[in-house]
Amino acid sequence: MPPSSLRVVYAFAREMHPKTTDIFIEYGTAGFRTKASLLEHVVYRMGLLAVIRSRCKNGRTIGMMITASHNLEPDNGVKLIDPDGEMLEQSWEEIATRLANVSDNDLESTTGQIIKEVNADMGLKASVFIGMDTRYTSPRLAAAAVHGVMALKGTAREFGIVTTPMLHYCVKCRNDNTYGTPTEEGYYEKIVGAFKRIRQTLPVYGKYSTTLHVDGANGVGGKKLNIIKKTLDGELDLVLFNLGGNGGKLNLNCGADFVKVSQKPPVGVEHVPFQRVASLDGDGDRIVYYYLDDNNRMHMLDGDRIATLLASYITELLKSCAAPSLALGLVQTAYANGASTNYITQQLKVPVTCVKTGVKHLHHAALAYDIGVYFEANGHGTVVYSNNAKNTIKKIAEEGEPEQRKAASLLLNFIDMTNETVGDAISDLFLVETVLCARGHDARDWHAAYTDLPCRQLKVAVQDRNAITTADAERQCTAPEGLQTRIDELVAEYKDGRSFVRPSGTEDVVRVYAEADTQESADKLAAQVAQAVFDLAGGVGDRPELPA
Ligand code: 16G
Ligand code: MG
Repeated sequence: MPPSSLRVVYAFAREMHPKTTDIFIEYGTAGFRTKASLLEHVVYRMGLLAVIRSRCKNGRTIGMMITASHNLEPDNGVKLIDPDGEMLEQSWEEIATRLANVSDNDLESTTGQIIKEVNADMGLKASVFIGMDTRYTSPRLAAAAVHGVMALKGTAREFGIVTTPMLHYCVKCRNDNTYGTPTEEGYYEKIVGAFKRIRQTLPVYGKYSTTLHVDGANGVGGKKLNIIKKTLDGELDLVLFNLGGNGGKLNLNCGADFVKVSQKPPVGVEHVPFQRVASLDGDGDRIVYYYLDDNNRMHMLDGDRIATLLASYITELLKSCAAPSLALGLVQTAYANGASTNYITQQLKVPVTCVKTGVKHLHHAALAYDIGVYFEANGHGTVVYSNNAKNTIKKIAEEGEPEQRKAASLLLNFIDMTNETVGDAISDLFLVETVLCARGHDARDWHAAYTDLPCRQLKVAVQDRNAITTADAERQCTAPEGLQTRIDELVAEYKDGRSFVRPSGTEDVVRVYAEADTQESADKLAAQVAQAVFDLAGGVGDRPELPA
């Protein structure tokens, strides 16, 4: 493409998607995310970048997802998906930020510079898959994305409203047709198909009930489960609520993030003791389970619980397959409850890696194992299998002893049910339901594996959150000076105390996490650490208070 044709980049920007704000915006943990009204020019420019990225990857397909996940309705966002269905390579985040922030007048020249810098062959074809969540601002932003793709003569394919993980899946399939068919139907066939095949071999027994209540967060995940529900042939009875009708607002008092952070059940469902409930987030890439006991106390079955459930079951199957040479490992972040880490290392004897918050870090670390299970406590995670693992299991399914063959074919279906590209609420739901069914367990049995340490999360507004820097997978604070020493002093006063702070990647705040042997202690420790952050890192607004 001759440089003169970059003129259209400017023309589209000026005519259709002008930059109307000077607020600096940064490609954060999960792409750009802010008020939807500030995003149109950003999304247009990401359309341009997606085309450049595709050409850098030899014309392989790149994904663009318009979503702000668990944020409330007025926000929106955009993130790019790399050819294997994983998050955009980190070194490109800075390029994305640069392109998003230049003035319209400099857009053409900056685009030209970036093309040069990354050495993109603009003569190649380029392909971009575009998906969006249910926000009313999404279609307009998706149109801006298409214009960005057109401006650089790429081919855009719109998927309409899909979950984030569905788009990751489709991108992966488009670039690697051994993984599946790159359509929503292809996704259902693979994931739901594998679930149904397993269910036909597993009798429902013990305390497992086929009824599952699901909170759709008034977002896209619930809508898709509503489609799937009709095809389940009674293998699983999904009772869906918060599906977006009846004035329900996206992620408002519902959804995985609300449930996990506030430790409260969502609105929209009658609370029956011991009823198993799953909550998805707004774009369907996170899931947490919970139940209430007969004292109305809530028991959370979060990402740590899902990780331990899956890791223990896969370990069992590997034993039955007699494939002990395959190394299974688990990846967590500092948010993982200390009790879960103890349980994994001491009881399950599975190695654990701790990494920084953000799916890309977990995903990457999980790839180092033959079978890597990764989950953030907030319910984002999946399992990844190396080719070596898949081939070994396939071979056992074909050539092993009868019992080994049985376990291996179950495991092969388990793999098919897994969206390996990214954490996926729908896929995770089917994985969890499979394990509970295979064990004849109800939510209480699942919960009984270990006892969580009480914990508390708080946020503190400061002048510049990036004044906080961390090391050791965010478990140590390296600046401002004196803060880590203060945290250490506070933590030392509590039994089983642990606390860390980190700047949020999605909100302009510093996050505080604390856990201890009682809820009172965890609350107090969190509040004290929040005060320390406020005092030492330039807090703004009201100083956080200690609990009464
Ligand atoms: C994003 C991340 C999520 C992380 C969260 C932390 C992805 C796809 N999503 O939602 O993994 O837990 O940010 O948010 O990477 P925070 O930085 O505001 O605490
Ligand atoms: Mg999400």
